[in-house]
Amino acid sequence: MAMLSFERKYRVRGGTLIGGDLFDFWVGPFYVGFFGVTTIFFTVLGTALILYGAALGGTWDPWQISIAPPDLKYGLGLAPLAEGGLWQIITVCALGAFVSWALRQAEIARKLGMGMHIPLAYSVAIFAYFSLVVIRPVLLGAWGHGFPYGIISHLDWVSNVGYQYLHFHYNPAHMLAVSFFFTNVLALSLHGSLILSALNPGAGEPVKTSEHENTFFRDTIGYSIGTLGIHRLGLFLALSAAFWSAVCIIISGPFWTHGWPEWWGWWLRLPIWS
Ligand code: UQ2
Repeated sequence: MAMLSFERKYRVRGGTLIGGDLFDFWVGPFYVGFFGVTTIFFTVLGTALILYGAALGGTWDPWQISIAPPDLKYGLGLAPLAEGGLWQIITVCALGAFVSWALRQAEIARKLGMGMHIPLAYSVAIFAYFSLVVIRPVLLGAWGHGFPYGIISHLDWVSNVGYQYLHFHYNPAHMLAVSFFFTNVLALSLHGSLILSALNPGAGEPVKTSEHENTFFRDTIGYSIGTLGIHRLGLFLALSAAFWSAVCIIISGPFWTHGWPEWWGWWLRLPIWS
């Protein structure tokens, strides 16, 4: 792929976290780096193992393919390949690839003299996955508490685990996570529509600037959060959604074993009612 004229200026040497200059080069448009190599390694191995697991599973229907975690009887030990061992190695590959990707983001950010906002934000998504397949299973004492890798099977898992706590929507951390997801949708739709409306004012009209964007919101609701502010708000809402999602599943089982509706008993038992 052709390099754009200004790219030469930004393709700077150094900033690597490991390996020095060894992998400090580009292949076409892509920076490689030590963590580019480890990302490819874990991705290729993990994908091959998923295909092998699918071949053992007895169906090639993409909706039905599923690679299940080990039976609870294996606890936190290793399971035979065909009985959850594949799931265990695939989980290691997934985490290896995700963490490699975050560290590659960190190296590129260092090269460019940028902040660490991107790897930090991505790490919160990794944390949410890590909560499901490592933190909660370890706290409950068995890898079998992880979720199965399949399209329909992971939906069944979410439904079954939800009903195990009678009504998951009464989980206070779940309530926070859902509220953050919806607020994020509101903020991004306000932002996306505002930007498109300013940049597409109509045929023959000049493109509008942030002064118009500010004025639109001051005229409608008396307040504009600003062009930098909306991105800070968006990052906060997105990270909060992923963070409380992780919390809501970690506390279900390890820290609360009853139905979630029952958790609200503390409210009914407040002395102010009597
Ligand atoms: C804004 C602004 C932007 C924006 C948006 C707003 C010029 C381009 C969307 C408006 C956002 C507000 C008022 C905050 C809404 C709060 C929540 C919790 C959804 O003012 O500055 O920059 O994109």
